[in-house]
Amino acid sequence: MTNIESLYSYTPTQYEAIDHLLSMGVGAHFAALVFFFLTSRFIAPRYRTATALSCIVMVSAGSILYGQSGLWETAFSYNGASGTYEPGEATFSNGFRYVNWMVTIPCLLTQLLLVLNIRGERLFRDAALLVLLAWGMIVTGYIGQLYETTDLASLTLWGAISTVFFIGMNWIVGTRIFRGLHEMPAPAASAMRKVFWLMMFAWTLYPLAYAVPYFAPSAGGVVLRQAFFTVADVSSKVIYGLMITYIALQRSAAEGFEPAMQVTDLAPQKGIVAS
Ligand code: RET
Repeated sequence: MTNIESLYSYTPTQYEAIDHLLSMGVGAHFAALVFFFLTSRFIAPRYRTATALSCIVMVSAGSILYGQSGLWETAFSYNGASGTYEPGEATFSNGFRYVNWMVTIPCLLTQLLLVLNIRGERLFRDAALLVLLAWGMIVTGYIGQLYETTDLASLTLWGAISTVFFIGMNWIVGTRIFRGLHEMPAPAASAMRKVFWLMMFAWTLYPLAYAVPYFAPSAGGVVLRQAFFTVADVSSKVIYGLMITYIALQRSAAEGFEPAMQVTDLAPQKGIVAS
């Protein structure tokens, strides 16, 4: 059982486009890791776990993408006679991504709950429910993608079951976000609304990538799928993490945490004389 990636030969442009997309993903995650690590000291201890979770997501996703990019390079070799990159002994697989989501999605969802200031018993309940729905979505999607080259009916069936979990998860995410807005400082609430729409956009790209074997089973379709994955990865983890950090910073400042007040200009700046 393979992915459609292993069925085709690629022109040098297609091959390199995918190689570059994967490397860009690696670079974005490791650069963001440094940013999250350096800025965590401006975040109040109450919200700092959210930034720590971003660091974990960056290491985890960055490493898997590094693996994907290495696998891409070993799975195909250049054939001078045809002028294309052809599948070799090693098999490229997107399955590693799905397994990685078992770790990264729970982190992403928990950091959302943390900056929504959901704590104690409620945090445990909401996180457990969201993680179970996410795992249901991932496991059924993982099984479905195993059929993409052999049995499109099974791909559809498992994809549909996975989507039920996805909708349930989004419903809970949406209600928690929109219920929490009124007790946030204005800049944080405005960023939180954007986080919701960012999630809806970025997370939907993953099922689109899953569905590529239906509507574009070709080398070009594979380029499109890897582009969907890269845009989704950078949006749902890196940009999302930056917005979560911004919200945590605004909340920290509004609650009087001095380093956050300095960064957000809420505190008087030493050395600056008012004219
Ligand atoms: C699958 C299978 C087809 C149906 C649906 C899917 C949803 C996948 C999602 C993945 C999100 C991944 C994230 C990763 C972060 O590291 C499993 C492709 C609905 C929503 C956010």
